[in-house]
Amino acid sequence: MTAVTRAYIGLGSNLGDRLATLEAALRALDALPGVRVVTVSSVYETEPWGGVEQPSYANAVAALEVGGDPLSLLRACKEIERALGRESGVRYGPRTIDLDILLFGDEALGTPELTVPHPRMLEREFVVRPLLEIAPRATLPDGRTITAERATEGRVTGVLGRLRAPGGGPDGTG
Ligand code: A4P
Ligand code: MG
Repeated sequence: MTAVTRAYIGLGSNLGDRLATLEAALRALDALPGVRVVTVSSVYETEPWGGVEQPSYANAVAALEVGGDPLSLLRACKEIERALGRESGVRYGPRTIDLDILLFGDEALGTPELTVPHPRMLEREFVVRPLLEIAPRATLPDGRTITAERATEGRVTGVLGRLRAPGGGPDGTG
């Protein structure tokens, strides 16, 4: 029997049809072998973070059940980004889709290719707001709870609604 890990992915888009791209990314994640999209947050309109002049983002967080390892998930995410038309550009610059692994069970990894928990997540309202919406008791690998207090960058300016989750119902449970 293989272990199943609960992982959280941050999704962001600020080019093209943002909501359609986020939905396509969720479908692609759900179609990965051993991966199931369990819950999807609302989509938030957020101020661009990172000091680059660019359009506002649509951001969401999805909870996944993952049968594999974190590096395989990261590489699959990069494939999905490419398939959805992401071009390499400036760091923190505009993109059709960005998939970040926020948490992978209670694992802590610190390699250049993959750092988990995502090193900048706690400061970002565009990550913490949707994450706490679907996982209000989420904790870091060291046991600390995640709270909104520190999340003062990349502010949420509105709620854009909900995505069609691949599972069927609005939160993937239907
Ligand atoms: N990498 C390391 N750890 C991770 C992880 N946990 N998840 C490596 C995903 N990738 C991770 O990422 C660069 C490299 O980080 C990857 O090749 C991977 O091996 P990238 O997606 O190619 O480039 P990037 O996204 O420009 O850089 P980075 O550092 O990931 O930026 P962020 O932190 O993702 O920021 N503003 C708003 N409002 N909303 C956003 O979603 N996103 C960004 C990107 C900037 N501003 C934003 C938003
Ligand atoms: Mg990224």
